[in-house]
Amino acid sequence: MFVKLEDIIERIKKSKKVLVIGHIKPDGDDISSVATLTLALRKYGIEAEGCIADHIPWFYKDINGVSEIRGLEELKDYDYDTSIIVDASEISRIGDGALLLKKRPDITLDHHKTNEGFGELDFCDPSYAATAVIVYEIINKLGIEYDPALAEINLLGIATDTGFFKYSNTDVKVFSYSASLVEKGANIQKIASAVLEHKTLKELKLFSEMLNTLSVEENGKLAWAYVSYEMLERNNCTDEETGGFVGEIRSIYGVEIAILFIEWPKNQVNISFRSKNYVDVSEIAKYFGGGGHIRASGCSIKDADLMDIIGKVVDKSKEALRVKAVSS
Ligand SMILES: [Mn+2]
Repeated sequence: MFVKLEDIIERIKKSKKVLVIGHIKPDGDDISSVATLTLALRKYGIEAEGCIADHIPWFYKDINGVSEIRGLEELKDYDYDTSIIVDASEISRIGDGALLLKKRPDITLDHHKTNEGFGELDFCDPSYAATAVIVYEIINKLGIEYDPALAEINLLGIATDTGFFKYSNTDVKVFSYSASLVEKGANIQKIASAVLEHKTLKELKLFSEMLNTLSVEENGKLAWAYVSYEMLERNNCTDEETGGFVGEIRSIYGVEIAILFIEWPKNQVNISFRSKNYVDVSEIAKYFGGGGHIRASGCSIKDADLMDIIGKVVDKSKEALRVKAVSS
């Protein structure tokens, strides 16, 4: 049931032991939201543990608080009275984290447009740039004091989900909350360096192979490329090494929709959509069983043939562009 943030805060005040769960294939906002909420609740006097039932990319490890996040095994005997799911638009996004749930989640906190609510109390507002922004407001409403470590892990989510303060979701709130986190001791340079400057040589080689597959269509408005399973294997990479690729495709002048197809593992196609100005790519992702935001979304198709999926998704995306061209 969708409720106001105040109702979420009242519910949190009643809890004694909390389990915070994030989504699989964790991004900066997910990692930040899990760790920040966990650490903040502990400061508030509530026992708390944070869980992500997936591998956390290595380059986040030096950000304060990330090492506090536990895996599934470590928490299977953890007894809690309140579960909080963060940054997940639906329950399947938490993967095996769901095995820790006794019933449906007590609280969910999210900002994905496609979220239809799956907890007892749901707060989801797509006007929030990051779930970490929601977490920031909860911390402030509970009167929890920031220390530099807590400020740093909170800023990670705001910085990453806004593309380091450059996406269209970068609003006044983002700047003002971030300013206050920097004031409390968060180091934006440390976060930026960890997240943006960790490329490896094999990753750059994979990127150059991906560029060879790049197609630009619809008068330059649609650009797509792929990374096949064979390409990943040949370069000794996993899908984790494709992190910034779709953003690079979107950066082409004139492109409105950028799509990256990644085959990983074999016969599973993971698709990332990005748009620049006017197409709602969450609708395209939703059509193929995924979800996300207006400017960034994704879906995953199992038992799929890469080229076959590319054909279908590119057709649907052209349709989305043309519909928009007619209506605008
Ligand atoms: Mn997010």
